[in-house]
Amino acid sequence: MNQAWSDVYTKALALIAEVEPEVAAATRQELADQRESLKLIASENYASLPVLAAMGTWFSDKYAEGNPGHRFYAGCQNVDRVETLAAEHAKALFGADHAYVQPHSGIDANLVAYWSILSHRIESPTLERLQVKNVNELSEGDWEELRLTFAKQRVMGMSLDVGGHLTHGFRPNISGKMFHQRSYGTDPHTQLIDYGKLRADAKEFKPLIITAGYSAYPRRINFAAMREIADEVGATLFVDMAHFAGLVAGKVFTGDEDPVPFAHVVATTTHKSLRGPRGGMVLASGEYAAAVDRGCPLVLGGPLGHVIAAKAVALAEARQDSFRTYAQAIADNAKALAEGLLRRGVKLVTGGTDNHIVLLDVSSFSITGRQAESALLDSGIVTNRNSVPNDPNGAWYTSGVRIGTPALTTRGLGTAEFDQIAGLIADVLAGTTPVATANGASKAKYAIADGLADRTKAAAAELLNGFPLYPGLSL
Ligand code: DSN
Repeated sequence: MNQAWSDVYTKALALIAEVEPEVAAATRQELADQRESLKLIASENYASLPVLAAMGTWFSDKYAEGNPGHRFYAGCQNVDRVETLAAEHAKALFGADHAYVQPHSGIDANLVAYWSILSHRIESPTLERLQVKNVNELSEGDWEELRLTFAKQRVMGMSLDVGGHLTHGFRPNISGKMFHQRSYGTDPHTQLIDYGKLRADAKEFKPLIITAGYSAYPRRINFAAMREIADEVGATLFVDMAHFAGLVAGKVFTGDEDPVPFAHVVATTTHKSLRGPRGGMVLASGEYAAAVDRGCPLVLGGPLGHVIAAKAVALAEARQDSFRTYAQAIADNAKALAEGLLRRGVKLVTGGTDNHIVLLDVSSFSITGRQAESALLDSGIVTNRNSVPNDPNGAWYTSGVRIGTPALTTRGLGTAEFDQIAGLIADVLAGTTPVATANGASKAKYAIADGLADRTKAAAAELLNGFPLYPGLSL
């Protein structure tokens, strides 16, 4: 990196500080914090400076509701260029029939996906049957009947308890209020998805949609098997690949593990393992494309042209050969981390990993996930607590810690460093104890052995010294 980048950011922060110095100070501090800690949150990454730079532009000031070439505002020719480019990159990268790059987040992308399926499977056939062109032409009675039909639809998603996501039909999320939901789980012994049970449950439940994807499952999914089950029961297969999009883009997940050839609709975020700007995206097979393209204004506000421009940059990066090397390193590092933890006596859900996630079960240390997360944070290691299957501590305190390798792999750490990190984590877990209270051991308060947090922080800093974040960028 040359001096110019430092000058750009120094000047940008000085400009911000003229109006609100606190924002400039917090921004500098965020970089310092991200540089100094071992960032192991499975859903985070470090976007490149070109991706970050693409977000800070005047595209932010442009309204562009609609789609390229068909907008509800004048003067959208440049937004059209970047949106078309982002979609073309996405299609080429993932081998998709169609890409819709407007969703602002993963939840938005999933909502677009769900409504495209409802639209294609329920709304369009109803309009055809009644021989009307759009919903505005429906009589009050027919409209009421269509709304009630929407409300009767069913979705199956992976249980939250074994790593599924709230947006896969769970009650706190809008998807759980839209659909009747049934979860599928994992085998109690192997902790792997039980496809046989999933098939039997799907035959009984007859869902409109089967959702595949996870936020805390440390294994790959067989999407060919998922599609077979979906076809057997007449369901649409929807894959939420938010977590592992980078591994699909980087051709680590191929064949039956690549969701794109098997799913009818695929949604993703762009900022996790894919390493782009914060945002979402939907890929669709041809028959769902028109419905997906109606995301705005159906459920989305005006497209964020500046973020779409950054998606185009990130997707162009992901098409480079170096991204394949990066994606493979994510998986290799996760394996090294898992092996390092197992060797040091740490229990892992499913006994290991073959993606970017390692899910620790910390119950054998007699602490909760919350205590482990806090003790690790005190020691310069940023993770997040997560429940494990049948977690006795529930979703707040939990018995697990989720760890992911995409961010530190971006910094260049390899398998040897991830083995060292396994050692640091195991030491902190072993040196953390719950504080005794009148009602037994606290689930939140903890104590760390004298000096351990400081020693670990120093070791983490030393490790990171060799792998600077945005090298040459000094602020
Ligand atoms: N927040 C994302 C994650 O951490 O997995 C998913 O919602």
